[in-house]
Amino acid sequence: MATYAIGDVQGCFGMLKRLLDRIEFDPATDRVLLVGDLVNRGPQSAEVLRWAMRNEKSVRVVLGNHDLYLIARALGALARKKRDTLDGVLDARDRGDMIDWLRTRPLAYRNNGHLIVHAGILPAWTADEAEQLAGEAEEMLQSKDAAKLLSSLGEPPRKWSDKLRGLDRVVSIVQVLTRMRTCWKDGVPNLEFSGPPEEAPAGCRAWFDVPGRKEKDVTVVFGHWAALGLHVGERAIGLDTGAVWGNKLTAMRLKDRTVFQEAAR
Ligand SMILES: [Mn+2]
Repeated sequence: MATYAIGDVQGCFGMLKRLLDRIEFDPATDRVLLVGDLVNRGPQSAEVLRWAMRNEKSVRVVLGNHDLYLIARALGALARKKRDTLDGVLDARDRGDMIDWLRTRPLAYRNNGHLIVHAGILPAWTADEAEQLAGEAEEMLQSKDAAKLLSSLGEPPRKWSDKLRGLDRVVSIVQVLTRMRTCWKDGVPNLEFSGPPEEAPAGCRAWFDVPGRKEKDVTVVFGHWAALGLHVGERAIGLDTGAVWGNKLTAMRLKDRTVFQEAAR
């Protein structure tokens, strides 16, 4: 009986199945936490969603930017992009079930000293604050304002302030939780740079390396940053190892941080 966190699957259902075989995943006793971006770019997004839904008792997911983008496409809030591989979901007979299910997933999930988010949390946030702010965003995502929120996520990032209200506040929260990799010195998330941390522009560093991180009680487990690769830090664990780019899909057994990887074929 163990809990595993698994990195960005992005529609790579074959790799996910092989990785589950490798860890001898038993839905009756084990738990799997997916760090988001279940869909897009890879070949079998619908199969990944149906598997997670079928195993809802033992599988927990948090939403990533590609999952939100799929919801936006389904709601007609954003137009199709060239590299999308979402037709298997959008054209499916059970599309409504998949989108409704995805739309009610959390943006942050706390599990025994670990906080699972897709991208990161601001250095100024405690784990409790991050969870509470995620809850505010989840509420809007499940409301009639969802399309407005989803079509606003491309706006330039702002400096976070607890005084932000309404749409601006929720856009900032979702940008941090699902898209941030690095932060500027003044704490504003950089949403442009996606390269490896050592190539980050001057004055910008990985969100988990910003000095004075407030959150002290949990290890943040995240994905989203394929160029970072497997990152096992004291209080931050990055698990996006580029499965969809022909690299690896990674699982970590959280109790002892044992890493299991499955290579692309
Ligand atoms: Mn992502």
